[in-house]
Amino acid sequence: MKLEVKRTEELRQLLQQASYAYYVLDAPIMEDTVYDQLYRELQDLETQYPELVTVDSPTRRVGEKPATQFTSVRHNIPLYSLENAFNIDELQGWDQRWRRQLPAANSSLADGVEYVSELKIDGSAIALTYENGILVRGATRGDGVMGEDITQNVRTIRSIPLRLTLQTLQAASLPEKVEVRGEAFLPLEVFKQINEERQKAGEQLFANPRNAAAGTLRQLDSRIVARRRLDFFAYTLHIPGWDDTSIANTQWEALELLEKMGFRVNPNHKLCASIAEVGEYYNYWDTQRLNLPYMTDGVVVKLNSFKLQEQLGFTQKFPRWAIALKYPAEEAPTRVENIAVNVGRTGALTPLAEMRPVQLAGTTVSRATLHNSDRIAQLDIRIGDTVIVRKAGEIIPEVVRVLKELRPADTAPFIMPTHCPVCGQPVVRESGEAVTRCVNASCAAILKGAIEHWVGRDALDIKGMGEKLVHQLVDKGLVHSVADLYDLTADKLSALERMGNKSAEKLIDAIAQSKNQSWSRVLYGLGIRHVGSVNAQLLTEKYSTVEELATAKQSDIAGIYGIGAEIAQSVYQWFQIDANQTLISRLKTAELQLASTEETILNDGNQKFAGKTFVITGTLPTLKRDEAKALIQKAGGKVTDSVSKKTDYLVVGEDAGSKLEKAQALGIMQLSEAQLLEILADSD
Ligand code: 0OX
Repeated sequence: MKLEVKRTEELRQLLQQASYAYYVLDAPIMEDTVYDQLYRELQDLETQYPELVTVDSPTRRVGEKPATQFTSVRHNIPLYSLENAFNIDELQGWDQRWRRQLPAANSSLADGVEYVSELKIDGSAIALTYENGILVRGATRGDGVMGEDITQNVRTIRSIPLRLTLQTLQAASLPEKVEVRGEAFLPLEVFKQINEERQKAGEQLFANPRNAAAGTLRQLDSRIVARRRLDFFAYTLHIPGWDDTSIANTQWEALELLEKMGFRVNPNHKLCASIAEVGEYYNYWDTQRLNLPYMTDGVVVKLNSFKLQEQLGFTQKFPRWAIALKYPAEEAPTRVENIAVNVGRTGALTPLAEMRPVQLAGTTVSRATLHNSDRIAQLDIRIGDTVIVRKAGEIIPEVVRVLKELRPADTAPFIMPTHCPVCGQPVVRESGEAVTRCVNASCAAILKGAIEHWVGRDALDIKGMGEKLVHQLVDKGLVHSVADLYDLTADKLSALERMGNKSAEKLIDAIAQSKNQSWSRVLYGLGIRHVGSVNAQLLTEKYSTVEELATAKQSDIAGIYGIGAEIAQSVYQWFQIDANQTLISRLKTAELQLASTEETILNDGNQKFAGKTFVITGTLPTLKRDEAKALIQKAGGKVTDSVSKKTDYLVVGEDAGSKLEKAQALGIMQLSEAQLLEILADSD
């Protein structure tokens, strides 16, 4: 047992260091596979000896059973918000104001004043409490005085240390209580990915990363939070009894200390000696910020000296010693030329403003979503109106307001169509829903969307089936359901525009290949509302055949970890519809995978080789070269012929030649066939 105690502690430290290097320093010190192996070793030990689990164990970051609600917590020190300035003049106004407010006896503090300029990250402010170095609480800002306890969710953010590392301070001087504040945010790439997934699952999109981050932090199921890859920049450090400790005297030193404690601090802060210098920083980042992988909406300017901060104190709402200098949201006026109505895969009618093109945030914008009829009514937007459109970074352009004073005389309010613009059938809007839908299952727009979804990369992945081809197949009446794809022949396809015999045969082959795709991909491909890839995986883990899922009780489906009542209802109802039952039986006849097989479990794994490049060399003991290649590709990896700096792994067999030498020279990781199979077989 003594050995196990030592080993768990050792593993925790190793994993924590690796995680810190990866998530905070962005400089990995360990291969992913090695990390996974050590992680599993720790997990196994903790399962065997539950008494060895500690609150700061890396295994505690994966999220826990859904909470029913968050509890309210009072912040020991309120979280103030920031006063805004919108230009350098207003910033100068603030600078003069605080100087006037400084008590005469301390006016010398204003001599040689320093400012710290920080980028203003567009996320959600949170407060973290550490006791004796261990994270004990994470809370939302709330109204600044009362917030919500979101500790479970905060634990899943990898760049937030569960235990503080004070390398430079003596352990004895570790303060009993430390409060850290900062911004939890979603990197733009993750934000985009979440919205893509939501779109595919037929869910409402997040308007911007701030809303997505705030929504994620308030998710009751922390396993969903863990999947969303939130990140965190720390910017405030409070240590009760601070005055006696002289740990840090300035904001600059506090940021340095936060870094030493193991936090991620935004690296772009700058010490400025004058307002003019702050202005330079602001102007520089006005353009440069568009290249950052996260959203920023301004600069936060803080007086560096804590003594000065203390003298100035707070107003009712704001600190007097800090201000946010905001960048104007990228907005521009333009004219609405038309309001089109798009019909999506789920039948949802989405009104779109088609506008005279304008330049915004570095791109040309000519269309903006109007979301639904409620939004249209709220804006009272009409064809011919001059409107203000907004776009920031990667965000979908939106109409902010209508300039009614510029409205031409002969406009009419826009009314949502009562019939589907594609199939002409009546549309419905259920009470309590904002969305108007076409419910005609054979509507061409829904059918095209459904087939595009079915052939997509995350579903059946039928290569060569692009949007244009799908439209032709539907318009020519060759395909009325995804099952019809499996009745296509090369002859039928050759009749289509720009389709040679060879391409037709290749396509038929790709369609046939899709019959090997896993049950989980098939389920995702069916396009059931709220069933994205992750939910399809969860459902097929529990129900290994379509029959089991089709006959499952709604309450049993809802009982799966990570599947809520709404998803369960959607799945249950889908299987109650006769046309869907017919579709399933046709897919069965076409021999698609409607049950989990060992092979499909291996196929899907969790795409553990995604983004990794392999080279195979020598003769492998049991696998043929093509077989090894197929296995790697199924797990998301790429196999190339020659070794270069871009190669991640070399799979080595008997009589390996120069490729092995080159890989050794470049320090590339080598794998034997046995190791490769071991990694693939591991279902984690
Ligand atoms: C940010 C950010 C926000 C907090 C209250 C007094 C100083 N969004 O990046 N707030 C602060 O500090 C405020 N700093 C920041 N960098």
